[in-house]
Amino acid sequence: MSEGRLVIGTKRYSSWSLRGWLPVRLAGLNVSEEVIPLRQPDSSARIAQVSPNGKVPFLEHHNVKIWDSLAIAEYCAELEPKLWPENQDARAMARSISAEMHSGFQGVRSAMPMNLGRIQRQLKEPLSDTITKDIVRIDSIWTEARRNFGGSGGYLFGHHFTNADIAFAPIVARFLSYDVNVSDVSRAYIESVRKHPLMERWYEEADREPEEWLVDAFETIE
Ligand SMILES: N[C@@H](CCC(=O)N[C@@H](CS)C(=O)NCC(=O)O)C(=O)O
Repeated sequence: MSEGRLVIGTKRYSSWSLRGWLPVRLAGLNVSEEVIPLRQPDSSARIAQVSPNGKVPFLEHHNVKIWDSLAIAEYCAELEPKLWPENQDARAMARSISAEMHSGFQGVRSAMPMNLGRIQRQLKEPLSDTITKDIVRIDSIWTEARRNFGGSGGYLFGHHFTNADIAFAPIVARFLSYDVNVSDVSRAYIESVRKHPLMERWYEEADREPEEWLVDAFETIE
């Protein structure tokens, strides 16, 4: 029997939903999934009916309500401790970079919206200092984590796909769409994340979403 529900937005576009869906799936929560297509006339009203902050992702598990992707990630890690690295130093860095992602990188976020169906995208404007600074910082975070803690695994902290990888998963999708130039270490990391079975599944499910859910503005603007 279902233990609750996870409410998310259109998989093709919703980067925050991806950050909520991945920990729920990795923790093996038996919850049903409800997708509310974003940017439709009734989207905000439908989301407001279920989610206290009027945003997705929203998780209800055994009648406990959790909103905001970072809170969902933490809740899932209480049930599946492998979602954070075991080593304390690694865990401290994993939490720091996840928080940094959650509250920052506005340049990359607004200049490179996530759209899983589009590749070889061009930026609307030349790379600004803010965007360049974000890209350099992300590249250095990935490189440092991989060098210090990655070992022989493919992810930031080794063999387990942790909440830190989840925080950056939509950035991986954006960097792939816009073919962003990063170091060799980061490029290999991008490949590993993209090939994770749950990322494959999310991309495939995004690809199967109804055509009516496509938002013109997201499909035509470069
Ligand atoms: N900080 C929030 C951000 C959530 C968020 O902005 N979600 C967007 C979708 S990607 C949303 O619900 N938009 C619907 C709306 O604002 O009406 C989180 O981490 O969950």
